[in-house]
Amino acid sequence: MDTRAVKNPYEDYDGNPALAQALFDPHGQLTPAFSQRLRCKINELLSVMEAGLKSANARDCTAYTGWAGIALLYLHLHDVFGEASFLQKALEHAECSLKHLTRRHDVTFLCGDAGPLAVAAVVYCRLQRAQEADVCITRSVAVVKGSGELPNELLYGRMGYLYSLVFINRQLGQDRIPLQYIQQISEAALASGEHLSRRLRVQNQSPLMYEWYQEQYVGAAHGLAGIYYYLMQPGFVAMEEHVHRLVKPSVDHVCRLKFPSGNYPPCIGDDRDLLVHWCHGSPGLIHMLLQAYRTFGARQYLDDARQCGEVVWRFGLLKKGYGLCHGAAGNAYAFLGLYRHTQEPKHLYRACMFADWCMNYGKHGCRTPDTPFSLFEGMAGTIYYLADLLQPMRARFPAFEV
Ligand code: GSH
Repeated sequence: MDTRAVKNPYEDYDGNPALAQALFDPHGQLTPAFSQRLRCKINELLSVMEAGLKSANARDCTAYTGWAGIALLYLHLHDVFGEASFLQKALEHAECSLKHLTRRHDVTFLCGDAGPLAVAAVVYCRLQRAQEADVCITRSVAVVKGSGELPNELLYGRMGYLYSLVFINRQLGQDRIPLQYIQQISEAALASGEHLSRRLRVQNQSPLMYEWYQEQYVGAAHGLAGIYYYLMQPGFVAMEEHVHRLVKPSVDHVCRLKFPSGNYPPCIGDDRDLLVHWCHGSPGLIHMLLQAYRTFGARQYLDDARQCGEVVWRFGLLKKGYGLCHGAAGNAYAFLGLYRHTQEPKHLYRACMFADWCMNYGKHGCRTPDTPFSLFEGMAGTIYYLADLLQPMRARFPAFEV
């Protein structure tokens, strides 16, 4: 892990809690000086991003590396700052993404057409353009026709489609997409997981199992942790009994994959303790563990989640950069998850230190991502995180956390 990370140069909270006084008060309210620093940096990075996007791929509609991701960032900035100009920008970028929908079989929020359509729907709705919003919602829901064969993971599979339905409901009101529809998608994922578990004859260890391209991925982006995170959301699986009989033991199977370091492998059978990314490793696993603690209440899940926090603190400032998917900003959401859950100042302090690292963007000799200004690989994701930190209790990892 240490080959992939820069040594964390920050003093930790436990050594000197007084360090936090310059950052936030005992209620977790950021100090005016630190908030102001975040705001200035957000504006500065936005100018750099806008200039950089002039040479971005005009035809990439996706939320992951393309225009829908930039639109989602501006929608978020509109939420946080309430400025109409941000909504206007969101509209511009959402309409760019609509011009270049993939029209492929990809159906998810992040890598398919459901995301661009769902983001556009929310933008239109905020602009009181209800008819255009309705058309986008209908098209977004229709990207999956019937229950045909689909992978189940977040980037290309059922959970990524499910997220776009949940996004529409969270943004526009809980009843836009009926819960029964969300439950049908979850049931299809359960049936698929049971089928594979039986086929691989692992049902005694893990009643559910999932693969993507013949690998049993473990992390949030392609793997089990991302899938179970959704299957544990209240109400997504209609029958509580299924959550206890199928999901819980499968989550426990993932827990048993933990390395002695507290990190997790990218795939079952891969024993390289290397990746500390949101996409692979503890920064993604932590969200499953915290949800398992909320759902089942066993203390071990919270202990494992805290251990993920320690791994991210030590090895989470990645040489890959400052992005969401495999960078410092995405890793920092691990601390915000722990903070929301425990309200222990240590985690908020750590989130602020990772923000400090991100505010020194480009000064650590990190690699430049393939799409340097995008939401999931690049600068847009870093800006998203800095804006989320302004309201730590409301922060959610974009396109993933419910
Ligand atoms: N194209 C990406 C970028 O420019 O940011 C880099 C690819 C990448 O880092 N992929 C992630 C990964 O874990 C998975 S989404 N790769 C394997 C590795 O780092 O060993």
